[in-house]
Amino acid sequence: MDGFTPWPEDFAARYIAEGYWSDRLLGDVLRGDPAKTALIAGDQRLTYAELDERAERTAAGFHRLGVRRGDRVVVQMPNTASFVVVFLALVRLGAAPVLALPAHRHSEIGYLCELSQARAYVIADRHGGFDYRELARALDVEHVVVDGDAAEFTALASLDADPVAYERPDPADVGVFLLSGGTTGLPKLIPRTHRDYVYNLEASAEVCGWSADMVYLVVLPAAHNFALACPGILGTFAVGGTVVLAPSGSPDEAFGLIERERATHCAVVPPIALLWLDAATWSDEDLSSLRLLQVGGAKLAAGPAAQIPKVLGCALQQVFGMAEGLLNYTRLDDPAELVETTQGRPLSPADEIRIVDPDTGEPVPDGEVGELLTRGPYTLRGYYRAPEHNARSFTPDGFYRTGDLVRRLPSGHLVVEGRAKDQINRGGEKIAAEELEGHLLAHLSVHDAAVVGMPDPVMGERTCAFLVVRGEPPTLRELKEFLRDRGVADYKWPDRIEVVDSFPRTPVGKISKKELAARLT
Ligand code: OOB
Repeated sequence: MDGFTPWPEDFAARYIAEGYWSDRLLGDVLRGDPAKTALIAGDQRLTYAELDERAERTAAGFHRLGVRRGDRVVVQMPNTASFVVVFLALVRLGAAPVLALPAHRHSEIGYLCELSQARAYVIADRHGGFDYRELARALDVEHVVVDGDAAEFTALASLDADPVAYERPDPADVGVFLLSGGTTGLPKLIPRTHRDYVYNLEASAEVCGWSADMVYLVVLPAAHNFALACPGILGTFAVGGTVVLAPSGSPDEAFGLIERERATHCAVVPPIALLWLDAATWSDEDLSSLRLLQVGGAKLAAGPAAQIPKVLGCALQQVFGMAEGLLNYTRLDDPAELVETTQGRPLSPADEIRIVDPDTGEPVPDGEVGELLTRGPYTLRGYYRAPEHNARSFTPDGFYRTGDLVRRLPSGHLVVEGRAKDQINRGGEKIAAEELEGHLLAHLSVHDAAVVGMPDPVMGERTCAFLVVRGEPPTLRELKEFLRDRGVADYKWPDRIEVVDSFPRTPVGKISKKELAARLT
């Protein structure tokens, strides 16, 4: 596939020889007993046999539309059984789903469709008060497939067809595209091959103790790497467990599902963990089935980390991961101290870690804080169709510059200490400052914009936009409406604006975001 940077030959040979990469494909992860419940979503319950059949029949339907191995299909669906069916159908065909989040709007989706040259765009009719068909009408894409009322588009239900023979993908093919949190003006796509992503989910399932008797509750967007494959939905299928899809992490919905389905495992971001700690003190729902709560996506403070086992009655696992690849997990048998105060250690013995001075690129002394660089059997070697960005994001010998500032303990565990990238982590949702600044600059009253994170007790960070204006300054409300009209996902909208006369500058003349951030504390 053009625009995809493969691993160098010698690395690929080594990953195969050492058993990290296999020939197993993403479409073959349904390994549970055929009669067992694989998936529960709303009032739908599908056995492994039923889910397999629906995936195969839907693959035949996409094939009839003309979707083939090597194609890309943008998928933007909420946590429904249809999402899982569509995902499995596409990876079986070797047509890579481009996994957008339900919150994305025209600005993001339009770009993703164009960048990926998508053959099709798959959506739910409506969700969360938004009509995705409206968005689809403004796009230039060959096929729009709708779960629900399709209007003038193709109904997902109509893609139910008798199984056909089709070309199987190669394990080295790109199986799925994940979205990067991003640091630049435009979103980036992360190609994940069948063999690297299968390794990602299978190795994770092993390290996290996934087993056939588990019930995995999904409260994060199913299209996010954490919920999908760390070990997530796919890891649960691979061990023959049961997946329960929840619409959100709100205790109102999630606690009832835990009680009703006897959920044993769940992955959340820190703001949800905090909400659960609070809600558990007054809720009368029975959470005793919960065995493990994975928390990641943003840093979990040591205080709440220590509370989780006491209040929720389950073990905690910290997860420091990225869609680009590298996953760090605290281990199930780690001492409480490490589980509470670190973000885990790398998943794979083949993960290579370097911690360097972000300015000089030189390794820092053991135990000191530096930027985390990494290379390994499930970490990308390049973003899709982004040569200039790749030249900056990777070292010449193929290490990915994570932009995370970490320190390593003698045990190998990493502690996340901050960030060297121009991004805001709003409770696990990532906002590229440059992207938001670009949108703000399009406003007639905005002469210059600089976006920084401001500390927040629940979200970790919220977004503050410093603005230099011409004429009457816009209100926060006006700016949000402006961003909505531009089709920008709402989690990227600023929480606060600060109008200033000019920006503080660094000695080389760049805007000093450090100083702007300091003004907020
Ligand atoms: C996960 O993936 P992304 O791609 O949404 O975001 C990755 C970035 C990391 O580079 C880091 O800056 C931050 O999110 N992050 C954490 C963290 N986990 C992720 N920062 C501090 N502490 C943590 N535990 O967020 C993701 C992917 C797979 C599994 C879990 C999370």
